[in-house]
Amino acid sequence: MLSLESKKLRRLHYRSGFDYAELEMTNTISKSRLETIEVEVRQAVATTPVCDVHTHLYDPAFGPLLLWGIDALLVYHYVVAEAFRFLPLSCERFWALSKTEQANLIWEALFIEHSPVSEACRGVLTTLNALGLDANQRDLPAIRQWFAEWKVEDYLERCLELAGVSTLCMTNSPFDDVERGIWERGFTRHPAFTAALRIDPLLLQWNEAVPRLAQWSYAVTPELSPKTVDETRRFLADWTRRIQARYLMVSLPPGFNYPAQTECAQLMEKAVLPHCRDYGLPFALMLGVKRGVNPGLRLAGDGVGPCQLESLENLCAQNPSNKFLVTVLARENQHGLCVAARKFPNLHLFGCWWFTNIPTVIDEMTRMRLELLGTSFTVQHSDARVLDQIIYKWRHSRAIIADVLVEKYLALAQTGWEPSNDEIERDVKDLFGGTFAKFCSPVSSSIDLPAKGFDGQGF
Ligand code: FIX
Ligand code: ZN
Repeated sequence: MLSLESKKLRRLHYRSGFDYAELEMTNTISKSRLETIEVEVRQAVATTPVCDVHTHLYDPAFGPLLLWGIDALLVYHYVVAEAFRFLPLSCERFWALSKTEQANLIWEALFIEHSPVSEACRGVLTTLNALGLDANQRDLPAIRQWFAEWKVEDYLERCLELAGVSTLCMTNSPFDDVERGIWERGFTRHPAFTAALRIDPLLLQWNEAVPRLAQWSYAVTPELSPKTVDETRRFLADWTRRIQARYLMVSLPPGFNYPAQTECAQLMEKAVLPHCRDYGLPFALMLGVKRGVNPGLRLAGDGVGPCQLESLENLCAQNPSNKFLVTVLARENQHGLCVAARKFPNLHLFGCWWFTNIPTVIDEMTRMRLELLGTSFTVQHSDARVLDQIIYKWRHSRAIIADVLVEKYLALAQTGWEPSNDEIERDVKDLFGGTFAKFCSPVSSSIDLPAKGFDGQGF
């Protein structure tokens, strides 16, 4: 009788074209060692703490901006988009309801009237299960009652522990009125939360950004004069220091072009990239989002389109002293992006973003990246908007990452190269944020940056 582990190994070997019988004959490595490697890889993936490099979560000091609990999980925009496949009412009527009423409708449509097999729905159930709740009773009021008994400070620690997450990077926008006020007043920061300076309104809605910057005492005009550029850089510097930003970030549409005479490309070239160089900070680009494909759905109404990787290549080639953190939304861009990363040491890939954060595509992207880039990338980020989601996002991803890595290490072993446990643990740490921290560090690698910024710690 084959043990469960051996059956698993055989399955894995079959999937990877790995011939177990042939391997035994070549006698380079014993079956028990192979089984040990699998156990070591699974152990490392399950226990290595993660630095979650991009989320939409907030330090608890931001009060209601930190979303958590069952209703927030159910009205997450990934779930809302799916609910509208079934809901009979208009978007307007849906948004006019209270959050609890919206959650009730979604629960009925996606969990009771149909089986919750989609990734986003399964995520809600993985989360409840990990928290010890019995969702199988299908009793939404009882689940709500369970959440009502938690204090957010305790719940945060519980979620971090269940997700195996050590730090979370927020998405921080000075253009958000609620958020801006809290930063300006100041607060004691939670050690698990780092900050990233989000600048979409600056780059994508310059004409609307100008009066706001002016109102905050930055002497800017719509024309990108030297004075306006200086003042924009002063704005970036003030906010970089105020929030201790680890990087700057923007999401861009498929049509983004660089170089170009557009305000977006010019602002990047004249203000954002020099600022990043000055502070030794990476610029994070999330490429390929089509905002408002169906505006009635609000956050759930955004779509995807392939981006022009040539523009990214131009950015990397023409700004060799800048560092770029990049993830792209379209599946059809993933291979080209890996190839681009092979060309540019100042380009670091991270995560399986949004519509790519589904098992089929995570599996494919992780394999592709390992095969083309080794371990020089960040395997995943959660993009969580609701605290509890870090539990499912990381559990689901860890399961896939473990399967892929087991295959890759067993394939290595087939060559006679036996990975030690220390090497496996080192690699998993790198994939879960270690390489990211090294890349972001002002003293990093071959990229020659005059750093006046922060120490790059904390991811
Ligand atoms: O631009 C982003 O950071 C995106 O992640 C968001 O816009 C998007 O709404 C999201 O939450 C995807 O996961
Ligand atoms: Zn995001």
